[in-house]
Amino acid sequence: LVASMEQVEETYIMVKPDGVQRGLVGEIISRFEKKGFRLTGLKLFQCPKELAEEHYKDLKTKSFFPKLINYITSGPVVCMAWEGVGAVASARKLIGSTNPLQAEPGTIRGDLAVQTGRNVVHGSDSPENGKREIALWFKEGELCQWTAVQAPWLR
Ligand code: FUP
Repeated sequence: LVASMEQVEETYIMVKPDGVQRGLVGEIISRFEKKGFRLTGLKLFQCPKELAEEHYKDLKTKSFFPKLINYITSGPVVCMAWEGVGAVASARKLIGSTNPLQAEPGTIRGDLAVQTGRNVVHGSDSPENGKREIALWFKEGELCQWTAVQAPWLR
């Protein structure tokens, strides 16, 4: 087993403005929920330009950077923090390739998108970036640690 697959990791997942506009929020949340990851943060949020630029700072020199910032700030996004064993790499698998036309059917992008510049969802690419991005997008009081209980309210 790869060491990172045994670690409880945090990952930052975001439904991008096109996903919100197209009514795909529930569909996208449910894929991570059904997989078995634990939701620790969730909000609808209009991202300011400065935050978008900080989030994507590694892509600052790319020709598509201005378009990317316009896209991410074009409407509200849904910010999520998820945790679980191997959550970072596994979430990337659920999301699929950056170019939705190359993403496998069954992945979020493979099933729901056709354009790299409108690829409906973001997922952190490393455990370090997971921590960095969650700290960037959430304030401390917005995150909740919790453990599932064996539904005592049904007894
Ligand atoms: P990903 O990790 O799959 O989100 O992909 P990247 O971090 O490489 O890219 C971040 C975002 O930049 C993508 F979601 C979409 C955008 N992008 C483009 O618009 N054009 C490109 O050629 C590559 C990425």
